[in-house]
Amino acid sequence: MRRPIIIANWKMNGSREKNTSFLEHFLTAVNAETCDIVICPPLPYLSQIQQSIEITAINLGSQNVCQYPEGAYTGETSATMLADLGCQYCLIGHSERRLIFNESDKSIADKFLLLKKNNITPVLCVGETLQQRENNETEQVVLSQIDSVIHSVGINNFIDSVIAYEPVWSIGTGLTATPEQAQSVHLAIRNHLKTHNSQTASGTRIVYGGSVKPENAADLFSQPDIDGGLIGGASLKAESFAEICNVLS
Ligand code: G2H
Repeated sequence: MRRPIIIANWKMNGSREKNTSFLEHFLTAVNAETCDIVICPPLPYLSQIQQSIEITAINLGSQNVCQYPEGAYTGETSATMLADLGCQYCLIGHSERRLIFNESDKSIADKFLLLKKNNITPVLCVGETLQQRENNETEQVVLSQIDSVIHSVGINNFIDSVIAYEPVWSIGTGLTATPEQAQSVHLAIRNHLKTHNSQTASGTRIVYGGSVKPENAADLFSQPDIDGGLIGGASLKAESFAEICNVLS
């Protein structure tokens, strides 16, 4: 049995005051018993959130990490620092980082390995653009994004990571993949993982991201290979994020 996981990706939003108010409302509204819940705030707020969730069942995540272990990399944050701050999860390969910040498969694989070395669970984001979907390249694109990491880090390092399938055309656009469209890609990912290792395939949590809202969460999460969600816009409001988490209770 895979335990569902719901991850909030706040992207570059928030302030100390907004974060405090979010947590006040969220912690009273959410039932955190039936799934893992992770909040990924912007880096400057990691400590603030960590202190507020310390005695709760909520987990801390980072939206990014440096691909190098330490040294002269101005403006970067290492996996060791994230572990030191109490991060248990970290997003890597989000399409906004691949497309806006030109992240390569190689740097994503390097980040993956550094996170594993620091006992932080990588959440590997993969997904196709609209043009790739229209060219029927969805599976090929998504599976090759996953394989480039597996080939670099080895299947044994891949165990216990999380995969987030996020079709680029559905991110922040209000367009959500239908539950059937999402399930079909999630199943393709799981079947593909089987070709590497059957235990990894059945144990890996594959979450869906892209305009998930309280109105569509139940249908998406009821699909057999969708193990939760990566939530952007709808995770910024305590009530809507709690409603999405509570779908699983
Ligand atoms: C996809 C998702 C969370 P949104 O990026 O990462 O964002 O829910 O706003 O589409």
